[in-house]
Amino acid sequence: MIDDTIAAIATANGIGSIAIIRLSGNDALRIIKKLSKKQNFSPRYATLTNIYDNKNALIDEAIVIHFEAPHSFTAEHVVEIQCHGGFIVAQSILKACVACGARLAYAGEFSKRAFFNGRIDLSEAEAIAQLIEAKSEDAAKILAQQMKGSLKEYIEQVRDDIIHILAYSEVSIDYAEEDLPADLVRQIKEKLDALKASLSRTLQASRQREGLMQGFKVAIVGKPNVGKSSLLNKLLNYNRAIVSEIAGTTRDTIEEQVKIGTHLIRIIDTAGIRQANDVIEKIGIEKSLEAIEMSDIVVALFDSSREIDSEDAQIVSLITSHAQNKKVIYVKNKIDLTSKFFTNTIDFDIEINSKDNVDLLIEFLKNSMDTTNTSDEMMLISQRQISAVENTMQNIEESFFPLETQELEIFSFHLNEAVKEMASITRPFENDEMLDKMFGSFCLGK
Ligand SMILES: Nc1nc2c(ncn2[C@@H]2O[C@H](COP(=O)(O)OP(=O)(O)OP(=O)(O)O)[C@@H](O)[C@H]2O)c(=O)[nH]1
Ligand SMILES: [Mg+2]
Repeated sequence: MIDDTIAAIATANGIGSIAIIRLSGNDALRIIKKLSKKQNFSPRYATLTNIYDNKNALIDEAIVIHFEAPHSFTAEHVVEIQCHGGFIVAQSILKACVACGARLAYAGEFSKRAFFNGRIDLSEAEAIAQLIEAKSEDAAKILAQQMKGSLKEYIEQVRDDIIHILAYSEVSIDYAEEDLPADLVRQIKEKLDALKASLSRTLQASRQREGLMQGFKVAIVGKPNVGKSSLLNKLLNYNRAIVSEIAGTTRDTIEEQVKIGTHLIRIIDTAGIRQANDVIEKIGIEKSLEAIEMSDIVVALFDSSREIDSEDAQIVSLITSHAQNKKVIYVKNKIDLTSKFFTNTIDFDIEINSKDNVDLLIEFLKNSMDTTNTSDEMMLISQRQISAVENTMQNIEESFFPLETQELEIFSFHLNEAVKEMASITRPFENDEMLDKMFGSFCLGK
């Protein structure tokens, strides 16, 4: 148990009706008693009380709740002080807590204590951290489930299955003279294959929904003058980018945040792509291509009021080569003007007038972002978790050959690595766990 008491303002900094100061540690109750001059705080009851600073001056009237150890988020004594919001009151109370012996908490320290005290595992801690920054309602739903332990359950199941197999191997190494029987080898191989397939599905679903978790990035690209900046301005509902009839108006990428349906997305207006001689324009075009590569969805804009030319064909091939595995929305713009753009090589998804109404595109974007969430496959939410699953799969793969040739030490080594990788997602693996499994299921020596 860590024995100092930490304190922090738990609510966002700024003007609001209330703010919450949180204390965690053995001294939490002593500190609030001192600040309030009150002796009784029934656990889990809201108590209205005055709060004083260390010079006895009244700071505020607040509501205090005491969560008695171990029935709190950190499993320590936790006190929450709900005071009036704004910049001053919460800071003054925090200062008073420190004057009474509390220490300012580091970022994430409450969750860290919850982890060390066994209240949450690492996957749940990550879900909490990301829920706070969720970029869409769908992402928030997934994270809320994971905070409740759905990812943990899945990972623990995989870990348990591997430990079980590992136990067979370890027992054979230590106690059996002979090889594993052929039908057992077949069963183990089948089980490992199934585990690998399940992990691979999880990995794929997680990659597909990366945009959902991190917030989708949408790049608007096309030739100069097709109306990209006009479209950005319309989506943002104000004139963010300069719009003019001069081709090459936008020279740099412009990135803004906007809410589309239930998603908070980053939208990037780019410099028109063409054969340029101007150095600055060339750099701008390079950045346009980079924007395609780093976005999840590409809006490819074409000008319906001009005849199709070789530059349009070039744009299509650039997009195809730079936007592999990305959603590309082909949009015909300026449909209020006489149409001169005839082609059967581009299959347009929608037609708009970006100066006037872009509702169709908004609908299309919403659908593209929502449909990425149809599967209820388990989802990994951080690069750390993704690497751990990749390494697990790699080790399972590498265990097949030694299993076949009955080199059980090497087989065990790879499964051990696989378990450690899985365990790094939730909670560290201890050798006892495997011993328990071995002795539990084999009754060795009785
Ligand atoms: N009639 C009509 N004009 C449009 C439409 N969209 C854009 N324009 C006009 O087309 C011209 C170019 O628009 P921009 O939005 O600056 O085009 P852009 O693609 O950002 O151009 P660059 O930044 O040079 O690459 C401006 O004069 C706009 O007013 C549209 O839907 N209809
Ligand atoms: Mg522009």
